[in-house]
Amino acid sequence: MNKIKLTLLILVLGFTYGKAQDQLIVNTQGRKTVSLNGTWNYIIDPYETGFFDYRFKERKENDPGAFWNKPVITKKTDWTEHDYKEPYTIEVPGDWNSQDPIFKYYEGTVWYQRTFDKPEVETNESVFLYFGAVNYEAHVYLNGKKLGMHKGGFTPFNFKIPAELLKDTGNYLVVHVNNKRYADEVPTLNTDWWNYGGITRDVKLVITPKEFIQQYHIQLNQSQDIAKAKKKKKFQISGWVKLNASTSEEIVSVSIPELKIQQDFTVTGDSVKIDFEVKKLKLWSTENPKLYDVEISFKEHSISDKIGFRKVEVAGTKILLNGKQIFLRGICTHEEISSDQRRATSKEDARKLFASVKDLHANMVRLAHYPHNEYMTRMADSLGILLWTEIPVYWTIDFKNPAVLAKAENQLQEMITRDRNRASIIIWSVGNETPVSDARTKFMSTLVKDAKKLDNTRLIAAALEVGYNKNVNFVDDPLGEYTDIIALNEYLGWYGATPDACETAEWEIKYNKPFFISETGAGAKGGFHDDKEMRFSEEYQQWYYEEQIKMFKKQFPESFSGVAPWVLYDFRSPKRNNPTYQEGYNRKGLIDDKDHKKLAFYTLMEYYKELENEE
Ligand code: GCB
Repeated sequence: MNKIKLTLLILVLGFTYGKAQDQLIVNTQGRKTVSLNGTWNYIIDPYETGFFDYRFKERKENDPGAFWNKPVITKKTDWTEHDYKEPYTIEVPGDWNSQDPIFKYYEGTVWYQRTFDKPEVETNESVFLYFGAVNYEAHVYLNGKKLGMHKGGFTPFNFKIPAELLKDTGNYLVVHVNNKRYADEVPTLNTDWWNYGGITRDVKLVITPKEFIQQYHIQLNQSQDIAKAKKKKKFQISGWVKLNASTSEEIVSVSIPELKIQQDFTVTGDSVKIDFEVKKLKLWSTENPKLYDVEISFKEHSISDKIGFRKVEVAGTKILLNGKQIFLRGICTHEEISSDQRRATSKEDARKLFASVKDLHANMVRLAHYPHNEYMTRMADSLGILLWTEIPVYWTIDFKNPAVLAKAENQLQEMITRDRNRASIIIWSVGNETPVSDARTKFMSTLVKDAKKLDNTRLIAAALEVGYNKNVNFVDDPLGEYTDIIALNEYLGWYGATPDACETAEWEIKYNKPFFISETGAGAKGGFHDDKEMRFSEEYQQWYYEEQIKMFKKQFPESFSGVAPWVLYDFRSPKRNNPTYQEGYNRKGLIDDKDHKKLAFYTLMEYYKELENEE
């Protein structure tokens, strides 16, 4: 394919995906909403009977056999082959796998249905239907009409409900959800986590004025020198506000009541640049995660958010937060409640995960390997925990396929759009352990450039490839040219060696950038004790951590800026089938599925306490 054709194809694909949903509405917490969480009905449809007719053609809108239509039975002779009723009920938000044994290994289509009444809406207001996430593909129908579709299991989307479609009572909402894995999707066929299907995050109606504030980004201006700003008590805050439609010469106001700030800006088109100065600003940090109420108003519409102001940057081989070097005492986590074998979905779930992070004396979390729900990122903001958040460009994505790049770009954009105002996020990652090739490096470096264009207030990373040559571990992955830090996953002492291999290991890093271990870990079955050479014993895992920590202290280059071991909790994975120790769990958790902290948890905790005391 020549270059022009390729660009056209990418444009068309980008356009289709953009059109699949209305522009994302951010900060739904700060808006007028009606929750559609709760008990829904379902139909399991492995043959896609509700979607395709018997010639396997997509059903027509009014087809009574389409599962998005409510069956109409008026007389004895009428019949239907679908309906939504008890006992086929399912909780939203939630994965289906954990809700009934029938779903445990299911990958395919499930139809979700519920009804709702029209919320109170003024004549000058619009109603949007918002989904926090649906894994993986969603087709959404209201009162028999298709509102749109969305692909990507971990990012939000919304559709505008046409006013004429909304009835006063009994609005019939149906979502066709499919979580099948495909080679040309993101993630692809192969991952080391459970493919939880369903409407896994909150669903709500969002009620907005006809003209409203859709997105915004307000943060410290990154070009200012923080030490100077502190000294002069002059901080520059900048960003932008975007409306849902173009308007002429209208005013957008930004206020921070606590700082007695109120500034007006004149909109051109559908957006406006923000730029103003403040004096006594308390910066957001891990010790003092100060958040300010920031209010943005446009005509009679106003929206409020809690925003922390901080600067993250790289200076040579160091990571700086607010001008001060910071060492990332990290831990990786999946979005899962291990003890319940389910996706984490709520604020309570986020509280549980972060409580364990705090117990560990960590100051940073890598949200692996996909964007987590908004409770996680907002809680990290309020707790002062730094975050790495990433898109599921994992292992062997179809790098040569421009359609796959468009899908990855779409997820990147949705991730950044939802969370760009979260102070806690210091790193956007564009992927994990992708095998080096020209096509892959082109693909991934495009994502790095996209991320930088979308947001210049964070570092961009990816978990890079490590090479091994006898005792020398080298990092020369060409993607390192593009990323702000050199992050890599290493399992020296678990895969292919025993932990004492760390004693003599050498590390050669080609790049003069901060060096970060984005994973390291070993498996152990909680409660299984033996001598330290016994694989899967808690003692082996502890030995692994002891040797790793010695290596960090002794052999690691000066550029060593942090570590996020793999992983906080044991997690479900269909790849892990050792019947004695794993039983469908990846056992590299520091805490097991019964909430038992393994010996290695305490080893890492002691190391983190030591580092904390040195700060
Ligand atoms: C990795 C992957 C992670 C796996 C882990 C493991 O490098 O990034 O997703 O779960 O190794 O346990 O092997």
